[in-house]
Amino acid sequence: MPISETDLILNKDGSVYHLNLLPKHISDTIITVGDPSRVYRVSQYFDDVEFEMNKREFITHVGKYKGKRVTVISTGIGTDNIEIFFNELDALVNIDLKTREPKPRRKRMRIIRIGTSGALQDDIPLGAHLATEYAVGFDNLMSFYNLENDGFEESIARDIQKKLALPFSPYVVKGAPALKQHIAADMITGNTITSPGFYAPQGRSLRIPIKYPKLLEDLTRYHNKSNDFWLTNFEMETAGYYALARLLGHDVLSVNAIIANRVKNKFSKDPNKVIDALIKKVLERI
Ligand code: R1P
Repeated sequence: MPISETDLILNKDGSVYHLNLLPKHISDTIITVGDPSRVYRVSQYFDDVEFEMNKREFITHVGKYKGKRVTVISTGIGTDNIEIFFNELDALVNIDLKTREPKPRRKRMRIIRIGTSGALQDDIPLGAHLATEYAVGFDNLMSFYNLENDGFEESIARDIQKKLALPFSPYVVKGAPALKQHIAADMITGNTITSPGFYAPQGRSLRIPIKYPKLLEDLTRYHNKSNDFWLTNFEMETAGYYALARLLGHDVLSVNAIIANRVKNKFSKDPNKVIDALIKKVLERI
């Protein structure tokens, strides 16, 4: 049965609805960034840019880096955008957009997120590059999918919920170990909290009282002794990436430029320098 016109919305030129891309724009390895302006920071290193698209927060550049074709796409902020990005990217490679039928042979993609993040431990310095091993989703995206977790992931999720007395169950999901070894062998390995917001969900309080004023302290102190499992940093997308990667059958690695240390209350004087160093490192290794 073909996928309906409202389930898979295509634009007049046959491109997918939000990304506005065609299958020919997708390289085997995709780089993603949150900030749309970061797409330009990545493509400035390309030998050439053969294609540019600009729709909502989804800016895409396609070009070559040292002869290798790379697609870089921005997603904006939050796992809700990651859900749109991931489904449409997967449709571009694994669904025949003319017949609207899934292709018989499924293609596995490599996706590397180059993001920014705040550290939750005082020994993670500003300027560090951190690769996420396990992501812990505080968002509710996985309430709508049937994600399968192994016993370790389930036990950490239960333990975090219990120790932090959360009124919801987080989801814990591992990234792609092979990609991590290849791209991030010299980076700090971390376990990343994916928050459904930047202020209260990350323990920030500006003008109004927040419900969990001790959240930052609790996350920093959280330790699962039997597995020596700590939480290292906060951001807003990685758990969505890792969960959808497992569901759709792709390999994802999230690498983070640490631009804030929340324990020391320090913010980087030059975040772009930290991000550029990470971009160059990833481009050299893909
Ligand atoms: C918040 O400022 C944003 O920055 C981080 C968070 O995940 C969130 O998207 O990542 P990016 O810099 O990649 O957007």
